[in-house]
Amino acid sequence: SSSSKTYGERSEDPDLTPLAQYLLRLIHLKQTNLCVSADVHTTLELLQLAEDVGDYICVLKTHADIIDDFGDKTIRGLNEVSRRKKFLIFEDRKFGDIGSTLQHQYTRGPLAIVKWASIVNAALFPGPAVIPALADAARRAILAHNTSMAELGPPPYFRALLLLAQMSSAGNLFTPEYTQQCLHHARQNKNFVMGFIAQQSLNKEADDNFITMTPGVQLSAGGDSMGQQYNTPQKVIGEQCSDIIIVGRGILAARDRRRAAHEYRKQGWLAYQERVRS
Ligand code: 5BU
Repeated sequence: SSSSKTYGERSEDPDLTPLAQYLLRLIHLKQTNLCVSADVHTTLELLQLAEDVGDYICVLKTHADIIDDFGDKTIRGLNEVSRRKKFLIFEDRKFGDIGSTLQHQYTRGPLAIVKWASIVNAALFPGPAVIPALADAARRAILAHNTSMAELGPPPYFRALLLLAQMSSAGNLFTPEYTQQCLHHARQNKNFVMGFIAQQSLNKEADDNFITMTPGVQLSAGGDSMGQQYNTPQKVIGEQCSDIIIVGRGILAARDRRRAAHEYRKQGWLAYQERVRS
């Protein structure tokens, strides 16, 4: 199964969507399964954070709608630093509307997410049409920008989706049946769905090779006062067989963010090495 394979081995699966292939390869070469959650409020702070932690991450996760001055400068800056330091951008937008609206939310407005984020996520509660709706919008955006690739950020120019299969917060209403439906529809749409946001790997059958990204991670288990629940990298990667840890305040609140990112990267990688070795 996927949990005993290395990221490098998994990247060679010809059934993978190109962005998943690229990401697994990147993790393998850069030796990091850390995604930093860039929950900051200004372009300056976002770009400084990317600069500080960029060497230690495979993905930078954003919430563009909490950046007060989000605009062209933000996009150009993110493109430049992600190209130079080699990481992907994941906008944690949690799309959850009908297909037609999703397409507009993905491609239009002041955020125009499709132009700068290679990964986005969507909940499946509106029904499975969310997947082809986003896939179609991504395909059209890439075709439309064929002549000016610079606008689509650094290579690769692929786009892919993570399904929101489970959440980290206490009392969330995501049922096991819902999570199973996410797996079912991911299998039907492997050309666009690269994996899940979930608390554990959902890969079950021998040829399941979805990438699992897990939020709610700190160096010790616990939570915050608003329902967030934390597990350790060892638990998430080692026991739950997730692929990527997503860390926000564990790094953002540290006095030295660079050093904190270095530590999370080390913990995440050790947990992975132990898992694939045993
Ligand atoms: P934290 O500071 O590490 O708790 O931040 C976690 C981030 O992950 C934050 O941006 C949340 O929006 C995001 N998140 C989460 O915490 N739990 C979830 O289930 C999902 C996203 Br989906």
